[in-house]
Amino acid sequence: MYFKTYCDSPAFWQTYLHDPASITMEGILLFNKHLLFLITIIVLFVGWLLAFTIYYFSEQNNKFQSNFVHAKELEIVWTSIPALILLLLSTPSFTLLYAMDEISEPELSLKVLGHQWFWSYEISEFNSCQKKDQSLKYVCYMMVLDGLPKNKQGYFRLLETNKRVILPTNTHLRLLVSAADVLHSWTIPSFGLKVDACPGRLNQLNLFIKRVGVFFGQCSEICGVNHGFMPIVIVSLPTLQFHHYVMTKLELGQD
Ligand SMILES: [Cu+2]
Repeated sequence: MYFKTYCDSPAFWQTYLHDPASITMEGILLFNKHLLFLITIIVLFVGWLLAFTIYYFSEQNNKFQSNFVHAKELEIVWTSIPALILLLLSTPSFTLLYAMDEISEPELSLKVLGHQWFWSYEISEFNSCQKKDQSLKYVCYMMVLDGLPKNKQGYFRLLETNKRVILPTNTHLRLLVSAADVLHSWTIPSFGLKVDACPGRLNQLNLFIKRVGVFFGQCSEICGVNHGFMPIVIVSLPTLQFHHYVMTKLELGQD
C-alpha cells in the first residue's frame, strides 16, 4: 500500500510551503503558482532588456549615435502593460481574498485565546449533539525536551504541546480568535490560516479541514520573551471518530 507523506511541520532544508490541508491553502498555493509563472516571464523579459542595453551601451557594439529624446508611444506601452498585468492579477487575488472570508454555516466553534505564553481553547456549540450547552476546554503549553517520552524520536522539538486540539475533517468550523493580554497570532501553515489575536477583539475565521493529520503552527506576532515557545498543534479526525471522542469526553467530564 502506498502512503503519501505530507509536509505539515517544518522540515530540514524546506524551501517550499506546507502541503495544503484546507480549501483556503489550496487556493493560496494555486494563486502562488500563477504568480510565479507571471513573475518568471517578467524577470526573463526585463533581464533580456537589461542585457541588451548593457551590450549596446558600449561604443564598440553600437557605432551609430541616436539623438531622440522622447517617445510618446513607448511611454504609453510601458505604462499600460504593467497596469494590465496588475488588473489581470486582481481578479484571482480578490476572489481568493473574499473566498477566505466567507463564513458558511459552521457546525462547530473553536475559541482560541492567546496568553503570555500559551494558548487556551474551547470547543462549543456541538450542533449535532444533545449536550449543546457543554464545552471542551484545553490549555496547551509547549513540551520541553525533558518532558517528552523517553526516546524522543518522532517528536518535534519546540513544537509539541501537552495537549493536542482535536478537530473533525470535512466539517465547516468557525474559529473565534482573541487574546487575554497582548497581541498574538494564531497560525497553521497547512490550513493557510494566520490571524491576529487582539485583546478585547474577536476575529472570526472559517476552516474546512480536508484530511486526517497532525498539524503544527507557531505564534506569529512578537508577544514577549517566550514568543517562540508557544506552539500550536491540531489533530484532525474523521467526523465519526471525532463525534465519538467528544461524547466520551463530555461523558467523563473535564480532566
Ligand atoms: Cu507570540
